[in-house]
Amino acid sequence: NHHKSAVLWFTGLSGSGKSTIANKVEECLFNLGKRSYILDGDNIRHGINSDLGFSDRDRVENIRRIGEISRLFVDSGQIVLTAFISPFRDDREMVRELFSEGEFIEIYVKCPIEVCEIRDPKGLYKKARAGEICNFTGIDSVYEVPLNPEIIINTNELSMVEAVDRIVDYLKEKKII
Ligand code: GGZ
Repeated sequence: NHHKSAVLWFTGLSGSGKSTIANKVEECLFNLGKRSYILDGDNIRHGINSDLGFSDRDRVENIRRIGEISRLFVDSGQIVLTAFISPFRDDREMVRELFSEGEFIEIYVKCPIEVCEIRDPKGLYKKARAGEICNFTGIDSVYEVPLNPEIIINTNELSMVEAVDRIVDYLKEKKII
């Protein structure tokens, strides 16, 4: 059951579906017997990064640390999946530089903000519109669209099963799993 280590770096707006897809892919990898681990808001923003908020500066530091932590997991031989907005192109490129060719797989979870806003699973867009949350990505904080991601998943057009299959197929095609 050998596999190469890699990082699946999910990026996209709040409500685009990053965590949901990452969790499904992880489940799939687990069932195939591959060693994988998810980094997301629950285990990172609530833990090691609990000192960080959502200013540009804090987001940069959030992503820098997550990049370094991902590096460690990759060194330990695992497939790591990260689910953070990671809104800044420069930061994503900086993380990419920590890895060797083919190890960093940027997955743009694409979804129109209007759709994310309708989904609004945590009611955060509503709060941001009401001015109760500031610096909200897509409203009063920028999201820089990936220019050359390895994979684009349009969650407004694909079903969850199609999205997961597309990612797993990519990993097989690149002989990672
Ligand atoms: C964006 C925010 C904000 C602001 C709280 N802007 O949908 P969620 O709830 O579960 O995902 C969002 C999450 C974003 O954290 P990240 O670590 O992924 O962001 S970044 O990569 O930009 O550092 C959202 C919630 O935290 N949240 N305030 N102002 N999202």
